[in-house]
Amino acid sequence: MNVVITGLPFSGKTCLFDAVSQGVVNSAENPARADHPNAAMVEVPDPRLDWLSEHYQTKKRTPVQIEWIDLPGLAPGRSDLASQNTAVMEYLRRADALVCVLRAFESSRVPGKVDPAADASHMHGEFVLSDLSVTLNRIEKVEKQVTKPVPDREALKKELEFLGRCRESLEAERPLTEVVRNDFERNILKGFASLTLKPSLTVLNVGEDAAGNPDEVAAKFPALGQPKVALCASLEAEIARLPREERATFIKDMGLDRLRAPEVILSVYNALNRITYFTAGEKEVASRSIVRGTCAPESAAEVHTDIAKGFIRAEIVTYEDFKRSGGLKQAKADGHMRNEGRDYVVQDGDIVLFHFSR
Ligand SMILES: Nc1nc2c(ncn2[C@@H]2O[C@H](COP(=O)(O)OP(=O)(O)O)[C@@H](O)[C@H]2O)c(=O)[nH]1
Ligand SMILES: [Mg+2]
Repeated sequence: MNVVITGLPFSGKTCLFDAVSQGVVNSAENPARADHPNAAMVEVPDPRLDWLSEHYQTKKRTPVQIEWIDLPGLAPGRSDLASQNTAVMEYLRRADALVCVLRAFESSRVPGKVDPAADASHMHGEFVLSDLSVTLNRIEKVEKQVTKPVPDREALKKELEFLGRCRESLEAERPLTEVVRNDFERNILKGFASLTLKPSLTVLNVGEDAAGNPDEVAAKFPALGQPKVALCASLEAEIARLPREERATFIKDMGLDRLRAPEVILSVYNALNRITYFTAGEKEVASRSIVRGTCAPESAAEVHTDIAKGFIRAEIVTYEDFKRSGGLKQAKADGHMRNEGRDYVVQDGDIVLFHFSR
């Protein structure tokens, strides 16, 4: 699973990357290149995992991690950067989620004026063009096929009708999310890697002067993509590079109520439609990431495929009940443990004990 940061040049993508990845990559000396992007595994913050690790005094704490990728900016219209743009677009199409950074800070070092709404529509325009070109290619192919006596002609006709609607929508600069109505249509688009269909988050990058109240800046741009998070990326990148014990003082001194990078990470996680359940014991406490709506056996595969194969049942206690009871034994005594079968849909915050045959 990966998240790709995108935006126009100098919008603050690398600062955001440094902030979410805690500065693990020396991005100042290794600027992101299209043929060599910067990448880092980023932990999805979860205080529940911390509490459970503390409770079990466990040696092994396994968080959910997602790869984040920093690329050069998209520079539409720059013919000298055409091959770089093509390479960047290729990364965007392969991404599981996109984070689009918009500049909302003044800086003498950055050319152009501050206009996040215009930048957002510029980016959206690029995404739309890319999806339109894929759609038109497919229409051309299907139009040829449908004239031949092929067995699946009816399906092809239906596809063509749907692709026509995709084309209309994109030509009106509307995203494909507004076209798709059912699984048949969703399946058609599966191979397209459509950019306007991807889970995405808009990040508004505000200046140091607004670092303490970034949401006030965000409120000025109600039309920007939803969901969105506002933060001062350069400041948060700076804080991320400090030793942990020094951060709190610095955050306070700079007038911030809290860091927003964790909110960026969580918002993307939500956009990916992911939830977290836990497996916990003395040996290991682990966060396990699944797509919302996943049943118990498929969820078990996240731990080991053998557990999924030999699945018998799952014993479940919610994190809240576990914590309130103060541990597994007491949670059992309090009647909070329940048995669930194959059809059980695992919920966010479930602590799960799988029973399986080998
Ligand atoms: N004042 C200010 N400058 C920023 C902020 N974020 C980025 N910058 C500056 O803008 C320039 C471009 O930032 P960078 O993260 O490299 O942008 P990228 O090209 O999108 O990766 C650098 O000089 C940063 O220091 C911000 O929130 N406030
Ligand atoms: Mg950069």
